Amino acid sequence: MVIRTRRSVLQTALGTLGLIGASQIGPVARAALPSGALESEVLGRLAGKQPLLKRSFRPPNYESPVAYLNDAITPNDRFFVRWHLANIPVIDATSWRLSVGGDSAAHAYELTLAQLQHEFEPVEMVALCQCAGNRRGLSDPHVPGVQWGNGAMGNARWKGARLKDLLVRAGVAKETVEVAFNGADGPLLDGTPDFVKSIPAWKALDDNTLVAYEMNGEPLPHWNGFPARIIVPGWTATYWMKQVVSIRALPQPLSGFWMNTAYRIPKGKFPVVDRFVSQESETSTPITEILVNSLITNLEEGQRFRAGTQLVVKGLAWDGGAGLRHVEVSIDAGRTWQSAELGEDHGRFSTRAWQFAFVPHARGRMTVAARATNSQGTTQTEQLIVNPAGYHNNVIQPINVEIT
Ligand SMILES: Nc1nc2c(c(=O)[nH]1)N[C@H]1C(S)=C(S)[C@@H](COP(=O)(O)O)O[C@H]1N2
Ligand SMILES: [Mo]
Repeated sequence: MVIRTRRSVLQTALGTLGLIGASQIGPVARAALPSGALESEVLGRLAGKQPLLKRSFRPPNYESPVAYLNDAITPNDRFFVRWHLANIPVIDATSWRLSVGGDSAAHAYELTLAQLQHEFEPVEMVALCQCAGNRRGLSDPHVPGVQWGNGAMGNARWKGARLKDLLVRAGVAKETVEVAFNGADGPLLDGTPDFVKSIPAWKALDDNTLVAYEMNGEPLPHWNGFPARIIVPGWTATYWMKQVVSIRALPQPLSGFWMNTAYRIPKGKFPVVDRFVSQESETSTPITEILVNSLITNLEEGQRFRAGTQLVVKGLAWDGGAGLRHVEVSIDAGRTWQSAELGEDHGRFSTRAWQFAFVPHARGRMTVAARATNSQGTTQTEQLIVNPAGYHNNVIQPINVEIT
């Protein structure tokens, strides 16, 4: 099944209007199509999932169509899937074991799933899982990597044990520098580095960091990390280790491809607050918290609406846990902005639904855009902050509709 992307529809619309190559539509920048960008998208089906937009099959990388993100909580069967390595075992819940230890732990131990569920206080939290590379496919200039559109994100209610409680039981030393995670997945070929990640000790010991065994009231789907994954609320999903089998407290920084080379951003370019000091180099740092962002979920490029009839623009907004201050909507290509109405608050790590209702009168093209601002006063950017891997894209996204 082939559907058109917002971008391909946009291209057609711009083409019709003779605007291809234009990089500005009003005060809000609209990048021309980067070369190499996908112009159509293929829906694929993974077992247990609704159709998702297939970016690659091996390893499986599937994103949620924007329409699936219309509600604040993303259902499990509509939640995106991202794996780096193609050897993904089917885990048997009874034989699965989680080992907790490392050189900075006094006594290592193993947990069964039942022990993880019953020997630690359960905590529930709604949190956004967003790939660092979400929207990479919209980068201009084009950057290599999975060409994600807007749907490499999902928001769920997670239930699990506090990572801190597991670490305390292991007698974690106060000199611990980082806590490292490994999952059961592995490379198909020798020589491909295993996916192992670490977070700073302070983040691992944060009350909000979990080892989750439930997602929206159900066991985690296989593709999202059954039977347990790490939840690092507010931070990009690269640290949210799925099918976790080992947790290690380390007295020194973890080295390896996935820390030293991948998932790093240039220092000082982004308005991030959280630091990962033990992994910083002179010029780069591991990616940390999610940037403030928003998404219009119910409009499509080129869609037609009647003049004189109410139009309700809907979407989501989020940030890395500082909390949202407001969401604004522009219906005049970014010249003026008005406050949107915020929906239910599921906590500071969750996305927040919003809507903006108005009656369009003037016929013709209308450029609609949304912009979120967090409690630190940080807002979305108008121009892409260029970085080699296309991370942290929170550029304001105009959508053109026709009022007839
Ligand atoms: N074991 C394992 N965990 C992993 C990954 C992986 O490749 N293997 N990818 C990470 C990345 S980069 C992302 S974006 C999220 C995706 O989570 P999801 O598949 O549940 O959407 O999982 C993270 N956890
Ligand atoms: Mo990711």
